[in-house]
Amino acid sequence: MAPEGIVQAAYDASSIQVLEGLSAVRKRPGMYIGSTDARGLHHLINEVVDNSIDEVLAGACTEIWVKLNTDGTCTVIDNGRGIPVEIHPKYHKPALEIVLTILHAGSKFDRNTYKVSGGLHGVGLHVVNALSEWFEVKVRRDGHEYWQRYERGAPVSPLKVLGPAEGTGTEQTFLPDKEIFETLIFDRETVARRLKELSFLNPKVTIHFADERDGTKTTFHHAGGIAEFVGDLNIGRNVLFPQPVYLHAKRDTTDIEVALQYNDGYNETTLAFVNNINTVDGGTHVVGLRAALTRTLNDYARTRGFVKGDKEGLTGEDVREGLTCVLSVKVLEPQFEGQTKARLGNSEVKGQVESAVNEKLDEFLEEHPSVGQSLIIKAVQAAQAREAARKARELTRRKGLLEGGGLPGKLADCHSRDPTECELFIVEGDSAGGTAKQGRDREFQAILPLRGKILNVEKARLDKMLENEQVRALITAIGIGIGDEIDLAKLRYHKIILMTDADVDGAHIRTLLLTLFYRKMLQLITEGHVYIAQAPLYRLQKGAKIVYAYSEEERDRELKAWGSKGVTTQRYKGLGEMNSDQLRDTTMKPGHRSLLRVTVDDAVKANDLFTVLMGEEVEPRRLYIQAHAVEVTNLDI
Ligand code: 0RA
Repeated sequence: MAPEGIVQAAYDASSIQVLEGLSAVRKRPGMYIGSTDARGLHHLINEVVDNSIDEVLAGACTEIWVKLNTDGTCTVIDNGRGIPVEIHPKYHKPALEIVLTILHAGSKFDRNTYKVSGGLHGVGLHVVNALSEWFEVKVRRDGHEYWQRYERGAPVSPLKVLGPAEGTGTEQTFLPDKEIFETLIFDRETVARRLKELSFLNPKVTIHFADERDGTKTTFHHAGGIAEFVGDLNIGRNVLFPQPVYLHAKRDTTDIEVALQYNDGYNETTLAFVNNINTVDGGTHVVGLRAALTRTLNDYARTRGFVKGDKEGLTGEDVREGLTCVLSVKVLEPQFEGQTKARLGNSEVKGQVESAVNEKLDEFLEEHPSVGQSLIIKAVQAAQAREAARKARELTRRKGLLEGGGLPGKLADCHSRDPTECELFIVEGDSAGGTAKQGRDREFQAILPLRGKILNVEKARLDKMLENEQVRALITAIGIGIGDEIDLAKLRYHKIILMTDADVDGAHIRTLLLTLFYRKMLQLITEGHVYIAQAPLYRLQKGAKIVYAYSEEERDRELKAWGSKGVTTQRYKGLGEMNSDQLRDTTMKPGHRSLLRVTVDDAVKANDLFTVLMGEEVEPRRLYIQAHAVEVTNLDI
């Protein structure tokens, strides 16, 4: 082969096959990458990076670079073995061209690593290529550097030898096709989150990430693997033992890794991966893990006398209370199921994970009795609380408290019985409650004043929550129930509006309410029923002219326009300082007010948020809410 020049350009029957393959991908991109929105766009990067990660799994790659370039392209570089370039015996073309136009599994050039075919990643580089306006690849291998360019999946140049080169590796740059995608803008956070996740799941690799559009650079390397991942998820929580438990075993060809740690909270966070793909809808591996946890901890509790022989044992929920867990399995031929292909279907994996975790967890607890003891105590307490909660629920149900039988006395309800037009304002304190009552439109606006601080539900179990009068009033007024028994059809108001003071106390109450909704009535948020009212901070008056300002910048802008002479500025420290007309005109009346709608972006982000919310420090909490949080979009309604 000449050191410089063209490797091979064969155009025969197989070229036609290639073109047909490409047009199938371009005709129905959703079949290959799920969608053509932002999600689908980011699948392109995932696919390319996953191919480099396959080299890591093969033990042939230690570094990956990912760059988001200013021209809208993305570049992925790795120091793996380089995509093979020799002539493919069947197709009479360089293997690289085959990889980029048709092949993605089961060939001579296939790497012997775990595949993700069937999931939305692992569809093959040819899919990324077909959906890119252009795609360029450079390979260093056998002492040479090779290069080739494609447009909309078809080669527009033969594979060329650029010259001699040292080392091995692959560099790919692609521009997503504007004819295919609804959006072309890569989101740095989305990419970074996935790269961070990959670096936890593959502790041997270092991933360098640069967003050239704003100059930010990050390096992801987590030698501690999924144990470190669990530690990261538990940051800000009180953990029951300092070092996460790490278990590793093989069953047949399935590789199983689990890391877990308990915190003193009441919720479970389990992230499950199959061949590095996050299976958000669970599957057989998760079922196996749960079965093993319940069984092993029950056996342990019984043999050590924490649970007496005749007593009912610990349930799955008991042993998962306060659990933070990462499960990562590698399966040879995974079957992904469900709408988003995010659930593992292989039935054999349940038994494999169950047996592996039973054995390894049992061994671990044998060797670490203090860890065993602390998590059994926690689970036994959970079991006791579960019993208490059941009783409390029964009691409240009998009294009709949660069924909407008797509405709370504090509630000033509206006349309308059409929930789609009804609004519930939750206000802080009786005085603001009084003002709001006068300022409302009683036809469709209801007011519920809450007194003092409501309970922090992160720190309380369901039974404790139901003892709290404020919480009960809220649940009754909203009407849908709580926890596992929610019925959204019973929602009494389609807008639930938090109207609290713009100070630290107000922010605290708002946070607690959002935590309650997030943890116990999540659908309220996901269905878009929760809002935050925006009350003005200043009232500016000059003669007969009155203007309200909702921020300091807005105030300064107004004052500049008016000239400061003869202007009176009033600063509202709380809603209570407004009279009812002012509150109505600025904050409550549709068409005049502005509301923020509360949405939950994704579970991991939310997990971060509520961890910080649980913390004792007010300031980091406040900053965090402002920065990330429950995402709020400005709406003028
Ligand atoms: C097929 C076979 C071999 C490596 C690769 C593909 C490969 C693919 C990609 C995609 C991105 N980076 C990559 N690096 C390697 C093994 C070749 C050998 O045995 O030398």
